[in-house]
Amino acid sequence: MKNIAPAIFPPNGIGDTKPTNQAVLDWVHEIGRLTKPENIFWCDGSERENEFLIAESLKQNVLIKLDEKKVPRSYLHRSNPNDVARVEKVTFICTPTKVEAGPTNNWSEPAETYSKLYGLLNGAMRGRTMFVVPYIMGPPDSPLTKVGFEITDSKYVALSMRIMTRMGKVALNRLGSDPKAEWNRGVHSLLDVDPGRRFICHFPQDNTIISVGSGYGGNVLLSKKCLALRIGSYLARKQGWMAEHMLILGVESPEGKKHYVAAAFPSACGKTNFAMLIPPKHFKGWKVTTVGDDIAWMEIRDGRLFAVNPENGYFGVVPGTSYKSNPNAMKSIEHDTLYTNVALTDDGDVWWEGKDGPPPKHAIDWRGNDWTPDSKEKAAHPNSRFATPMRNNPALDPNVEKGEGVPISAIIFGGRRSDTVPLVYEAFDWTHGVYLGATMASETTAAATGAVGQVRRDPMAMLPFCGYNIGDYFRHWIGIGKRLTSPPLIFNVNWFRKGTNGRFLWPGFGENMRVLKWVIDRCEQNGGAVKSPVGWLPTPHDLDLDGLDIDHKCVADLLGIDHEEWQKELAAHKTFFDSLGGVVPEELQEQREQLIARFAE
Ligand code: OXD
Ligand code: MN
Repeated sequence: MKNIAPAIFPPNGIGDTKPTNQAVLDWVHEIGRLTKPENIFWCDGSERENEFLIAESLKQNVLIKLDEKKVPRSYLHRSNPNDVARVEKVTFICTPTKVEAGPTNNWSEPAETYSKLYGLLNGAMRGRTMFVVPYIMGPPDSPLTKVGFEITDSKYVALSMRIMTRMGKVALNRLGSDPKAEWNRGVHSLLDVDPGRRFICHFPQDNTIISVGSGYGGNVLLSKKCLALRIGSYLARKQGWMAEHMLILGVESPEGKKHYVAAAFPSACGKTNFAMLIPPKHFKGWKVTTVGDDIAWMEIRDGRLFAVNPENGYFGVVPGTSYKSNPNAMKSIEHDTLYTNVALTDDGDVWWEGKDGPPPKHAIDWRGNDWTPDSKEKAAHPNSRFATPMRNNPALDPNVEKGEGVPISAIIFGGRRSDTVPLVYEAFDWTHGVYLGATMASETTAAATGAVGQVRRDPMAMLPFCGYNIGDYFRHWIGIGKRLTSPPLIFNVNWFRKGTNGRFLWPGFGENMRVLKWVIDRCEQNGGAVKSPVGWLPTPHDLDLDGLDIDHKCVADLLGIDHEEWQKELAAHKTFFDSLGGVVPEELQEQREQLIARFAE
């Protein structure tokens, strides 16, 4: 087998910061005996270490240096073309019983799976360096913060983890030397990046993740989808908190009144854009700030929900990002950014479909081939990504490091739906809101392999990320509501509704501020709404549409409830609940019946 990740040999003082915790040392040595690396590199997160890893990655063509003037301190990585997205069909939850994993997860028996994976890992790091990456998820002084260790033979993973997590000494300090302390064990090996030997396996009862055969971020940055969501959601239920696929943003009025909002959208539906929204001119004095763009960990305090962003960086979809769609993201990725699978221009810059300005006359596409505007292929892969530190974001919220988190006034669910679902509406109460989340659906995108554009139910945008039985997850949501004395209001939004001409009805992007403003008005108890069968709906008059070039018909279509479409939608809710094989809690079945009854009124 060709060694795709040759070992590197650091000088003294680099790669030798061993943890003091004996449990970690024992585990690393166990994995070392199994994978038989050339050497072990203990990461400490220092600048010197980073420079060394970058220099070695450049030598091995793992990274390409971008032009220092155009994109300072930034690099391009190309993943294997067979390995460009999350692969849900080889993602497994390995709980002791299948029932614990539930109907929405692939399940695999833990002992058999360990044995299969240990077989694949046997000698897998021969001639390679084994990196041990200590990291924390969450602000250093948050009670929610978790420690993880990722073992990997990929330099790209080690470098990306430094951006995406708080990595190195901060984690060693947080863990300390108690051998009984809780921490996540993550093992990753590229093997030979063969799709036939690609598995992403979670053992929630052991707080362990093993991922083999892939080098794509969502499969291998084990902190993110694997720990912060799949294992996180499992731990959250056991420990009474929530781990959600949600952005967190702050909205401040010109008078200085601030609310925080958490919002769940499926992958590649504009979470990063919403989290970094810049209000249009009409909303002079309003400010939107980003706490997180993908994951929220939330706990109850004084009857309210408080959220932290466990991550340290953004791993966003690049195509479509421009100064028009997301100026804050553009500013964030102008420097100190690790790009994956975008195009490289002849002058050392990066390019992608949807970037501002004309396309380059010539570029090297994401596969490393010549590309011109006449090429049939896309220059950047549709799921090409940036990894960039959150501190690059000009709109970063000042409370992002606050250990206690930020209080959440509203939760928003949303999907990509061409029809049926109005621009925005509000749930009647928490349990109704849970129903909105449980039945939300979206047209699929390139973030995961498989067909694009098909409507799939994606409860709370957690379908690929809930690490246990979805029925218990719904029950956990309902249970959290019972413990909240001031619960956030819950809303559903759809920026993607289309008119009969097939065009989007809503301009989206910064103009979403108009919807956000109504959400805030409702939280402040001064926004108008009418009762509809699906929830509280704004009238056109309740939305601030001043200065927006949109005709009345469009607004009516955006807010309209088409009874025929909704009959289909109700049937789809039933089909979905039925497909879950009896795990859906009674409370949500009742919500469905109440919804049917409201339509019949
Ligand atoms: C992501 C995803 O990468 O949801 O955030 O796929
Ligand atoms: Mn995501």
